[in-house]
Amino acid sequence: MNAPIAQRTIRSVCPHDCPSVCALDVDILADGSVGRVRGAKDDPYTAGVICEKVARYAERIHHPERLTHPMRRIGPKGAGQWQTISWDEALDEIAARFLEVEKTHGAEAVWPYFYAGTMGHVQRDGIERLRAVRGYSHQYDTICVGLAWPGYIAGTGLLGGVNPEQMAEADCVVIWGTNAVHTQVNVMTHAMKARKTRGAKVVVIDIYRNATMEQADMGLVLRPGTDGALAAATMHVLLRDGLADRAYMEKFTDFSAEFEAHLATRTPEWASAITGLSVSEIEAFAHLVGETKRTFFRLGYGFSRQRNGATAVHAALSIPAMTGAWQYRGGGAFHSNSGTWGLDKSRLEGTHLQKGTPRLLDMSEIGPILTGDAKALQGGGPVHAMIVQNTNPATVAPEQQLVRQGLMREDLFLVVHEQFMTETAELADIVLPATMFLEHNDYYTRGGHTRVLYGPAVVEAPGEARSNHDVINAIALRLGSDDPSFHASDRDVVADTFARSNYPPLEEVEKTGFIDRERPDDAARFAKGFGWPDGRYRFAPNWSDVAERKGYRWVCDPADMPRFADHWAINEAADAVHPFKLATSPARAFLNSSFNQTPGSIRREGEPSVFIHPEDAARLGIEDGDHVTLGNMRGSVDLTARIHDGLQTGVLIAEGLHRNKAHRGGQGINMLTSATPSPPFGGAPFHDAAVWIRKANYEK
Ligand SMILES: Nc1nc2c(c(=O)[nH]1)N[C@H]1C(S)=C(S)[C@@H](COP(=O)(O)OP(=O)(O)OC[C@H]3O[C@@H](n4cnc5c(=O)[nH]c(N)nc54)[C@H](O)[C@@H]3O)O[C@H]1N2
Ligand SMILES: Nc1nc2c(c(=O)[nH]1)N[C@H]1C(S)=C(S)[C@@H](COP(=O)(O)OP(=O)(O)OC[C@H]3O[C@@H](n4cnc5c(=O)[nH]c(N)nc54)[C@H](O)[C@@H]3O)O[C@H]1N2
Ligand code: SF4
Ligand SMILES: [Mo]
Repeated sequence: MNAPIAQRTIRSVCPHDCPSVCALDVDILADGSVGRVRGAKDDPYTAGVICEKVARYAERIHHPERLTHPMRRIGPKGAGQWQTISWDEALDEIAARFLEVEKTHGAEAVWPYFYAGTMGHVQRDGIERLRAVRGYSHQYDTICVGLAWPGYIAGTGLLGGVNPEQMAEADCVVIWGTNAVHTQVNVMTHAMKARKTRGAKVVVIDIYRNATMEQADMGLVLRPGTDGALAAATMHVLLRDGLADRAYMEKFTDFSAEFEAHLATRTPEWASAITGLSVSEIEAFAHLVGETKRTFFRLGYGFSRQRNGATAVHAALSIPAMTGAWQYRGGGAFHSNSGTWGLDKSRLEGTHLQKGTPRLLDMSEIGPILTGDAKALQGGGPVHAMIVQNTNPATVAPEQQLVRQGLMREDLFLVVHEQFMTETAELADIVLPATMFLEHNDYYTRGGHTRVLYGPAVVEAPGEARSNHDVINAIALRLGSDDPSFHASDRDVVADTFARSNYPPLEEVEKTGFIDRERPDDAARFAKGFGWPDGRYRFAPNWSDVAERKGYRWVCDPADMPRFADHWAINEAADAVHPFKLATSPARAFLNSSFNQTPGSIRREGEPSVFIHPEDAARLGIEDGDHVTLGNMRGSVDLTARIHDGLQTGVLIAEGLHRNKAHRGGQGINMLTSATPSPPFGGAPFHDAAVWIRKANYEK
């Protein structure tokens, strides 16, 4: 069948929570609907490539299950009995209930809750204005980057790195703890270009032979949570074999005799016992990166989602500071450029409206918080009302048992603003229909690159769907807050934010769809010094400086942190009852829980499954396709076993996130993950759970 003829093609931006933030060319058909979606060819990072799930976007935006009208719950919580109501009724009820909770329990009993379902700043962060003007409880954003960013900043002092397009100019690309083929396909475009044009070696470091490792020249499959040991031993070999750039370290780092003495004990044999890698694998990796000056380290998020993830990220980042790879074009490191935008979001987020200094509640602890955990509540009273935008905690948040129990509380008034009837929306008192990116205006920062992109409203929203921006404004106005910011349009807020940030005017930006925030190459590679006052990279981090700079909150005793780049053995230990370590790695066709209702994605991912090593499977009498149950002290979940020889024994990998309901028994994978904040500053260790596995009592 031929694709329908496009009436016009517009430039837009993928809004999903993915570091690639692709520039898109979207066909708009004669009837105003969305046709083909392609990656923009003239965007140097997107380079015409996008993932399959967004290429099929028509399936998501025109999905028959899109929410189109506000609804009120009429049966018991979660029973699925709804009554369609008007926006006026919905907003009046929300305002009345919020005011009642404020009056009875204080403003901190209301907790607006959001994440990055859209990465557009106006639609994502505008909820902060409502929070500020009412003095509601604050949200500590830990669920995604809470471990990775501190680890990176601890070394460099700034969350920024070498332009990732330069991966194409590397002689070696190390893809560390990110399954880029699934999670940010554009990394592969540039890494593979280096291999094709320069014969570069591509190294992938992960805990299973994933789709990215399938494409690598060297794949290192280590035990979960042991990257710090690999990094420390790599540095041991670099020093031992004369591959460290001592002149660079002298000038640009805090390298010391104490650090050298520390690394002297971090032998490959020591690391081999911890990582499960062989001594020769560790030495080969160290020699490759030591001898290849133009080595680009692309550090992902995956290996940070371990209890020791922050120190692991720092340890891995320390390798290029020892080889001096930062000095060479095509070499250096990159994790995120989110520290480089220079945006003034004070109006967008309503800093000027802030009332008092309300408590800061950790979003990853939503389960404990809603079930009355005094520590998680920061000494304050229970949460009695929430508005949720851009996130689906009933599926994505750890300790799902508690999350569901909390969201089901009769004395919690829950408003969920959504595009679909997610498993969070199902538990709401009021559900509000939300627009999608092609139906509202916003700008997007590309953490995985250097650009800020603009995406305009180009199609009509279905039914009565409204944007986050409009809903936040309408609620604030109903609550009696008449600040001009609540009267502005989304486009006005984009324009105002650009103006405050000394960006070009929106009218200019609209012509191309982007602003390039690429920093001069020498700044990006810290050629004039790293981001700390003495300009030196820190092999011995000062975590208190990181906390102070970024406003992080300590969750452990600072004295417990390792002094130098190192392996930190604090992860959830396997034991006789829980002999396996489970990681919940990303599925290709879902994006967290987004796309888990689109037919193409569901087809591709099949039933929720778990990879198990053939020896473990044989020992437990588990065959490929068997139904198994995994469990620990937090709960249990049913999956289908898949035998996979690309992981170490004692390790299980469940790619997700499927809907909870897609699992037999209706419990999702986050039944097993922990909400206890990971040191130093919080963050959910999604890939760090000790579990048992057994054959389920189901027929095949
Ligand atoms: N298709 C798809 N794309 C996505 C997402 C998705 O769910 N699906 N999620 C989006 C979001 S919100 C984010 S933040 C990014 C995240 O994207 P990534 O940076 O890729 O991070 P993760 O998805 O957490 O995991 C990546 C890899 O880390 C591995 N890993 C886990 N533990 C360890 C460890 O201890 N050591 C090492 N070396 N590797 C480990 C996992 O097995 C997995 O292969 O992707 C975004 N893009
Ligand atoms: N087990 C396990 N759990 C994980 C992870 C893992 O690796 N393993 N990864 C974690 C990570 S990295 C992250 S970032 C979190 C992310 O978790 P979430 O933030 O919950 O991400 P999504 O599941 O993509 O859900 C986003 C929701 O926002 C909605 N949405 C999108 N755009 C809009 C909009 O404009 N307005 C409104 N109102 N709604 C919108 C979508 O329909 C979708 O339901 O999940 C975490 N959970
Ligand atoms: S790769 Fe990421 S940014 Fe690009 S289209 Fe897919 S989800 Fe969107
Ligand atoms: Mo994330």
